[in-house]
Amino acid sequence: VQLEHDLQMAITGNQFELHYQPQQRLDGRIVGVEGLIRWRHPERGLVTPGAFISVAEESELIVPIGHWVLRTACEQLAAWKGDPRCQQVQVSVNVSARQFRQHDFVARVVEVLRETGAPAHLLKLELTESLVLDDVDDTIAKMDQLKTKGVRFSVDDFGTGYSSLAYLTRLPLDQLKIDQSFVHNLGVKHTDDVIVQTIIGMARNLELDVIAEGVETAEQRDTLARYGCHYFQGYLLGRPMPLSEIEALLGNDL
Ligand code: G
Ligand code: G
Ligand code: MN
Ligand code: NA
Repeated sequence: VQLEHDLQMAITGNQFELHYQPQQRLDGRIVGVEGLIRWRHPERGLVTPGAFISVAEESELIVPIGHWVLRTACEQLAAWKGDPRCQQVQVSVNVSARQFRQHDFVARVVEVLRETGAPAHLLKLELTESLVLDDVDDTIAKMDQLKTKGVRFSVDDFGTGYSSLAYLTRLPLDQLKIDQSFVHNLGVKHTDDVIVQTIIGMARNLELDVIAEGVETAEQRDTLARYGCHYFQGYLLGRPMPLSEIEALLGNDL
């Protein structure tokens, strides 16, 4: 209850920050960033979402918080327009179930795109497998509407739920994001190598991009590349970092 109250204060008091983690292509280019929320707490310093997102999700607070994230990401996309270092970079944001199920979710995304002037094709919404599966018809309807605007979609934490090819083919998806739990044990736990290869094969057959998250070692990246995964995110390439740092990194990349 105290935390809920503090979160409410954080919303009105502008205490959130969006940090960005690079997403790299096989050739080394940074092609995207994932926006990850942080809370600049007046006493506790920088708080990571593990400590507050679940509480926000249990209340309605995740809705305004998620909307803030979306708006901030779109403002950044708009600010990067015309900047040769950043203008092609996609920004992914995580969308919570409660936020996605709001009846006006689509309208709010469209409104934020229009108000900020962000290029819709550079905005990628990350939906978890469980969110997608919870109400597939509503999910498809909303995704279809946003697809017509150019928005892209990734399935986050892929492989942790009960995905079937049947539902995957019904969704207007762009990307599968291999959950880091499988990446972590690559080369160590044979079954995880099999799962990762299977996901990459599925993605290929469905003509979807596939990105691996939680890539921490060059060995993991090389194994993923050998299996046919050409996009990577993880500490090997960079931790989530504040705006100034990601902009510097994007500048170096040019
Ligand atoms: O670094 P990391 O600690 O950022 O994130 C921990 C968890 O919090 C992850 O599961 C991540 O998806 C989630 N998370 C981070 N930022 C956001 C956000 O803006 N919205 C939602 N819904 N979840 C987020
Ligand atoms: O659930 P989601 O995939 O959105 O959350 C991404 C989470 O993974 C964030 O908490 C982010 O900080 C974390 N993360 C990103 N890269 C790595 C990594 O290489 N190793 C580990 N352990 N965590 C990572
Ligand atoms: Mn994510
Ligand atoms: Na994930």
